[in-house]
Amino acid sequence: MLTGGVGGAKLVSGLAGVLSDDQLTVIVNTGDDFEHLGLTICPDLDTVIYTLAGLANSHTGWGRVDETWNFLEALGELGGPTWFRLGDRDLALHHERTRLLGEDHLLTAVTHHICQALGVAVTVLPMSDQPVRTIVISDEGELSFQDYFVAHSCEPRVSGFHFDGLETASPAPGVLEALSATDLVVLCPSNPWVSLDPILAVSGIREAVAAKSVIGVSPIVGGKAIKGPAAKMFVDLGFKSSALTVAEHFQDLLSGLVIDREDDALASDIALLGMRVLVADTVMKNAEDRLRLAEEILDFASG
Ligand code: FO1
Repeated sequence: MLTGGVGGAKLVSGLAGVLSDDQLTVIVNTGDDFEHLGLTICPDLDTVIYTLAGLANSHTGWGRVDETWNFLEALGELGGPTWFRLGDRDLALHHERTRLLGEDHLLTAVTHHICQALGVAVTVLPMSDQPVRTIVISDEGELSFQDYFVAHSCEPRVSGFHFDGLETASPAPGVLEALSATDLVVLCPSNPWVSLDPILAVSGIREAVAAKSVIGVSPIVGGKAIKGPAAKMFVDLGFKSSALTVAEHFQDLLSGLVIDREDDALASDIALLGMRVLVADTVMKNAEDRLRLAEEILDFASG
């Protein structure tokens, strides 16, 4: 599976529930990563790991359950930066990751260590061990991703993206091996522009994905994103916010696309692009929804 944060992580947990641990490898976007307060923060990796560990905060879509905010409050009293909300328990993870990276462990190894510590047995890989950073080109200039997403609340009008660091980034150990060994690649219901494109842009990954049977799940339902700024980005970039645009964006890769029942009317136009279409309930409100959708995707892929 190729995934970003919250929407993708839900489907990851669904597939993890129906496959054995060694049948699934999750390749996660690290374009949202950034350095903050001296710590390396990897939001999408953490959302995937917390979700698989049963520790995700379902209200925010990021961070941990049972969180306290003493550090952030105290930081605010000192006049420090509180715009990016780091909970006390979440902070421990960022601190430990930063400490291990500082001892020259690679992000892949640190991620594996965190997974083991939190009881996550599925293989979770960053897309690359080298930093790749998504830069949003906007009417307020070039903004680093978290500056755009959190500090500017996704308000600036977006005209494009670039991914800093791609020139020197290679796929993390295990990424190309997993892609070569698999029967199926799932593109999770994640933002095409800023969650999946950065993964596919890392040298060799797009080609490895293109050689496989690829099933996507549209993150756009009834013209809207379930969470996050995807729908607004489509419009800013001059596209219609629709599952059809998702199909067109990944047309060269997709063998099939899963769209929501609400978008039934788009099925024939999507099929004309040369891919199969599954119409399903794609909005995952609970654990049963995740498992059901995961099973439907596997059936669709084998059909
Ligand atoms: N998103 C916010 O909108 N506000 C926050 O204060 C915030 C804090 C945060 C802390 C840790 C973490 O792992 C993620 C956090 N996010 C926050 C979410 C995150 O930055 C974005 O959702 C992802 O980058 C998009 O996939």
